[in-house]
Amino acid sequence: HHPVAAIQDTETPAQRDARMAWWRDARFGMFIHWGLYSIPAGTWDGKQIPSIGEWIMNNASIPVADYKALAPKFNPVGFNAHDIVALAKSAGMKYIVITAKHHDGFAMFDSKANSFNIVAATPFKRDPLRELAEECRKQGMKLGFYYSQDQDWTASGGSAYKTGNHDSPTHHWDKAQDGDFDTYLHTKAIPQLKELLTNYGDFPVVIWFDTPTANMTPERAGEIVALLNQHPNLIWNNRLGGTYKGDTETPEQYIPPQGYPGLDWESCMTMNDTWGYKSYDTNFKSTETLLRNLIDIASKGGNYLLNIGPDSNGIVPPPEAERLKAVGQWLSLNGEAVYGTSPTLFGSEAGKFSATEKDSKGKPKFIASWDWRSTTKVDKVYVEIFKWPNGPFHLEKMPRTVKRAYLLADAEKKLLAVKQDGDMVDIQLPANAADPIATVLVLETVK
Ligand code: H79
Repeated sequence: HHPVAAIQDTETPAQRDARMAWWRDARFGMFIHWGLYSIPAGTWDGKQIPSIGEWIMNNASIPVADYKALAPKFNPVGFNAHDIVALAKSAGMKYIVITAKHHDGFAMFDSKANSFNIVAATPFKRDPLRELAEECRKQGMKLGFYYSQDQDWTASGGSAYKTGNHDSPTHHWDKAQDGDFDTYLHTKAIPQLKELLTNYGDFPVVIWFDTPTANMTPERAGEIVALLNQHPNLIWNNRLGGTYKGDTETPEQYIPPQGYPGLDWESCMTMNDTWGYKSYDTNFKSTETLLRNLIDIASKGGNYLLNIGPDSNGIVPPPEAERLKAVGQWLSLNGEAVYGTSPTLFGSEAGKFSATEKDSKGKPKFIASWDWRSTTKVDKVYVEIFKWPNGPFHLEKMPRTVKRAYLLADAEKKLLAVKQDGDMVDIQLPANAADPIATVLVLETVK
């Protein structure tokens, strides 16, 4: 068991509900992976390095000194905090989480604790976290910080593994990485976390930890928890390590078929196949996929933390900005079916387990259905229809009585004919979908 009680161990359920309230309503956030890795952008020594861009130092076994030499070349004068926060707003996102320090150990903020940072080691000399904090305050956006507490590939003693095996955190590729993990923890990670927690006013509201290894024992994690406990409104995820469960489950690059009933959770995903910018990764998901992912996640009670990867000039790749604006356009008309909603009342619309096919673990394979999803409020059931039916929309196992029905995007709220027979409901739809990606049917209900 862990040695220091965390807030989750001591607060009452009502206190937890109050602490998590804004986050549960938010549903949609922006992840930003931005750092020195945006300079090589997926290419090192003339070779395209496979896999995620922010891992290039590891995947190309770049020596510490060579990686650190990127800092004097980092001058992202195109970075504009106002525009990034405005982009998140226009996408309908309610919070931003940015990489304050990723596994490469480079701090994207003004740090007195360690000089390998954007203010001390680059010609840019500005603190993007401070600029984002100011803009978030102005524009009514929440701000959180990602911090890689355990892996640090440029700090002596930081975890650095090349095998993908979190239990072997000392598979170093450069002698400069050797050293004592406790020294790293006490001279870099904990002091920098203190800076992040105290230098930005009312932010951060989230700390997003990542990839704990065997180094993160309960005792060591407890030292971090003692610090987090001084910020009682903070929300932190389940990746600190050392037996701490944190506040939020963090499925990465997938949507759990049933969500996590009873738990707070957030799917983090990329738009292409990398978090940090890669110049040649153009494998962008469609707006349809991104929007349906958001609706799917909301229908299961989770949040969608969708990533952007600004380039080495601080510019958001246009394909990412375009897609975010398109999702935001839909939310501006249909957001009431997403924000502040409860999960679906109908488990079955998401798909079913196959009677014959097995998944990779030998369990019945889940066959997803993408016909429609549903979200809930006290007096309303929303149905987000992806596949427009030929004829009425048919709903089974409806636990409430439907009083009225209309399309959310219809400014006149023209009433649609409803036939209810016990828990079976048929709604007469117009001939065509209001939106080919998702048309929201609103059912006003009584219990
Ligand atoms: O910040 C993003 C990722 O860099 C980070 N989490 C998200 C939010 C992350 N770190 N580790 N992992 C995700 C999973 C590790 C994957 C690995 Fe690999 C498989 C490490 C080594 C083998 C991927 C493939 C990275 C290198 C090769």
